[in-house]
Amino acid sequence: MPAIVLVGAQWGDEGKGKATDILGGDVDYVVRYQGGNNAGHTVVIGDQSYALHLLPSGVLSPDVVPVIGNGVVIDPGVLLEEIDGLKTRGISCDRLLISANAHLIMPHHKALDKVTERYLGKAQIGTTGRGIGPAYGDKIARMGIRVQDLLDPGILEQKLELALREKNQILAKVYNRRAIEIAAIVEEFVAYGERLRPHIADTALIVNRALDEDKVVLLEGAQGTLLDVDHGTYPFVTSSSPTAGGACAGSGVGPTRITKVIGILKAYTTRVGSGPFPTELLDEQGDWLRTTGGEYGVTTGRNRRCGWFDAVIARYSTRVNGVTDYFLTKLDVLSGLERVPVCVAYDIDGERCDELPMTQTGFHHAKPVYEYLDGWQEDITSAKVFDDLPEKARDYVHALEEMSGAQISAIGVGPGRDQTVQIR
Ligand code: 2SA
Ligand code: GDP
Ligand code: MG
Repeated sequence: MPAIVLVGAQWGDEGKGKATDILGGDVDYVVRYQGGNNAGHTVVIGDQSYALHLLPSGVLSPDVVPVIGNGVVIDPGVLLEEIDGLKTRGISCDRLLISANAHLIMPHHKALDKVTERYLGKAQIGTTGRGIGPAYGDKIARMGIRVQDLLDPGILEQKLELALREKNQILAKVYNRRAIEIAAIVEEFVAYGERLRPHIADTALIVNRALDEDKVVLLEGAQGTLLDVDHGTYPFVTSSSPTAGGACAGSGVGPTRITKVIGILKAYTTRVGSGPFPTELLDEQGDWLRTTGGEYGVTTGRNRRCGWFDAVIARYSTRVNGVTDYFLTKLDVLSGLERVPVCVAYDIDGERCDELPMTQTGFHHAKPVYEYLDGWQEDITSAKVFDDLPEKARDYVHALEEMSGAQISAIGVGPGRDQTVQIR
């Protein structure tokens, strides 16, 4: 009955899409447990590249049942576009299951996401503008509208009327925006419900029954540990729980059923949006990492901020997620460097700190303390086994393993499905 969690160990975009896709051959169900269409998960198969936002990456493996869990927030129009887009490329989403309890991103959530960001000025979070924060806000405030409400026009209208009673006031009085009309939205969303109806299910029940039958279930996270609303660099976080603990709440699978937590760890660090980032490179080295690694947002196209590997963050991720194995991605991007800096601790106002600072201010003041590892010059993109890697690259992997405190079981040497070196 193994349930495996797959979680981003840094600020997202570590290559979770590729990792999930590779594991797809060995699993029966892939369940997305949080986030929404803020996520962008890239899977490259042969000469085809797929950018997935709401659909679990397992959708590309024909024998996997892809599941959108209760912890996800769904923009149904975007989901249907994604389903249709895959269909035109010959990929069926007929097996897709959607939790009846997942919350919906409504037009007022998107409007509020955009205006609140503008209102915050310099303090803005740098959200994706997809309505994620306001949708989760309403969920917690018990004002949310769920997937199951799409199946009952009367209930949908009632709930929307209640939500908009408050939200239209805020949009008009605080942000000087036009009120959102209920009738048109009800009609639009009821139509979405009709199309999604065959997929809507009690997914927690189905997934737990599958575990009872010894099926393998992969719980797929979006974003990353440092974007977690509890364990990340709050308030510069997303509004859900990407960490491994969130996998239970967001899928309905109990913690005792989880046997493995795979952290996806990039060989350097990136971040999109605002917030502290101690190893960020604001010079030509950062530009080099961005161009060489193709570090541009999959959802918004924004430049990703780039910096060296941060072992303090890796250690933290090992701890808060209970990581059992790491999949180290994008090692190929670092080929050609004379030496590779790795942040081993922070200097916070003159004091060495080996763990994440307790306060937000501490994080903002953290300066990286670097150790320099030898680089390697060889192209490693066609490596198949660990011994194909140059000695210095192997040393880099061993050093990261030691510093992060969990074993590295696989290494990405390129974006393709087959560009992976299994170690264990
Ligand atoms: P939001 O929209 O409320 O979740 O934004 C809050 C913060 O979370 C960050 N965030 C992300 N960080 C990395 N990757 C994400 N997905 C896209 C990608 C990002 C893109 O795969 O490239 O295309 O820009 C993602 N989604 C949310 C966001 O930057 C805010 O800092
Ligand atoms: P996710 O959000 O964690 O799924 O990651 P993204 O898809 O947003 O960004 C990761 C990017 O790196 C994608 O363009 C992947 O195709 C690419 N990628 C994944 N693994 C590797 C790797 O090992 N090497 C290289 N060069 N690219 C990779
Ligand atoms: Mg991404």
